[in-house]
Amino acid sequence: MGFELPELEYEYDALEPHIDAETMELHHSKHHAGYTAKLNAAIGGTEMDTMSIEELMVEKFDNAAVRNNGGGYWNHSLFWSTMSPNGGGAPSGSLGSAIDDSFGSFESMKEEFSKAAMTRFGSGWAWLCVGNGSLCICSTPNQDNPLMTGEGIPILGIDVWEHAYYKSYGPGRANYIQAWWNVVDWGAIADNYESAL
Ligand code: MN3
Repeated sequence: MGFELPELEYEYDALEPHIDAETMELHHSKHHAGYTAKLNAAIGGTEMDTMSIEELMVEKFDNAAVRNNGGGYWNHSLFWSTMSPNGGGAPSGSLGSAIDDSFGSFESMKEEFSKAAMTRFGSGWAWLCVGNGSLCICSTPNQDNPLMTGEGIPILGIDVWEHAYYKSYGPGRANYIQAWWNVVDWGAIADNYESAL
């Protein structure tokens, strides 16, 4: 068994100028690959070897190696799949309506999400989730996520570890977050939303 590093559906330089190619390559081929290898090492030869990633994150939350590396594996897989060189704009359809219902407007959602990403001290993630039938925003430290904490099912997340932005933005996390909205793939997120309902 074991988990495989997912292939990106775009080249490492495809998200420039918003996310630079070197950051993307290191982030995917070193950081995400590292979480994947360490997750596999932690579960190999144990009863965890046949569990799904979701089962591992929820049921083995107390196992630090599984929690940190399983979270790293799952979080980055979501992250890559919700970005695209053709991203940006705003969602329409049922996701667009749900955002209006939960936050008042798309701009209000972006503001609340960006604030959650900015105020996450140190390393972690901010999330847009489906929870109790509506949408909510939260943030988690390190490689934790809302599936582990039971806060909801993430349909979009932003990595605010410094490795995600430092080369282009230095300590300017706000500039990274602002630029990142330009690569957010609302079509993929709408699919995640439908699956999470
Ligand atoms: Mn990362």
